Amino acid sequence: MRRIVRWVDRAGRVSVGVEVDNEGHFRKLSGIEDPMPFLRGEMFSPEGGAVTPADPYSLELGDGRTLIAPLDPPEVWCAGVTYERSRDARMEESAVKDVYDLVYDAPRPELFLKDAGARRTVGPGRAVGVRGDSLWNVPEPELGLVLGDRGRILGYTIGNDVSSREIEGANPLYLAQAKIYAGSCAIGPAVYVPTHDPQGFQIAMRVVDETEQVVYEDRTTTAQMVRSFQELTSWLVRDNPVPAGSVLLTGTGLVPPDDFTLERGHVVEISVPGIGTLSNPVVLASSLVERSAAHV
Ligand code: DO4
Ligand code: MG
Repeated sequence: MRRIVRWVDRAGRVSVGVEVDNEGHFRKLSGIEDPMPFLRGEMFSPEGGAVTPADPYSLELGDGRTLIAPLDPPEVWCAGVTYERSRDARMEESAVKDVYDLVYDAPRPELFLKDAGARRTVGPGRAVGVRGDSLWNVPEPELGLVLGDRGRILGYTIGNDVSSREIEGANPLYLAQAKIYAGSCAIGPAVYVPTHDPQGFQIAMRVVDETEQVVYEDRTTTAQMVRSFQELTSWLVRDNPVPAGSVLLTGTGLVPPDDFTLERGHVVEISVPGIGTLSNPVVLASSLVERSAAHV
């Protein structure tokens, strides 16, 4: 197993770290702020002593180092309705039910652009947003594929496709508004580069409120997906110049009950053994708009 993380130090310097053993010790790769050359197979020598995360799951490093997104994806794409649970939830919430049933069984998957230029995507520990014009919002815990040239899978991360079920359910043509806004996406805490093709990932999600009460908790596995990762990536890059370093989130298999909505003050924790735990507090998206616009 080999994981890659990034951090920023007190002086604002960005570093890429690679795990050098199976015990969560990371060493800095000299001279790079972007892990893509390393993920593509270029050789880098680790420098300095080992950095050990203060927490083995969140991978928070402490000692003046703040964990950031393991890469800044030029684009984030999402697949939808790749699990039966997701299809059933969309059919319940929507006035137009057939589209979800049809896409679940169709050869062509649902794929949509979630973000470009990393304007709406945050890393571990940073706030994700819920829309102020939606009363029914959910986190969507998804396995993320880190893509190289022509959609080659270089590694795996965790993603949160935060969404408005109210807007999505009102009309499928509102999908972009339900899915694409400030703080609607999180990735991290690491990119996992397996030595063999992985056989499936366990995905667990927990949402806690301000009093640290668990308000939602469940788990699934990518073995429940109706499509393979390669099937999704091959459709994604068909006639489509997806830049290397982009991330494809592979759909959610966990949908909280209908009386649940994600609220300001909640914290979403998504865990995938082998990758880590992606934890993000929730705020109103409007409070993130200026920071997102600063990327323009
Ligand atoms: O069309 C709805 C999007 C579904 C989605 O994002 C998912 O299944 O994860
Ligand atoms: Mg989704």
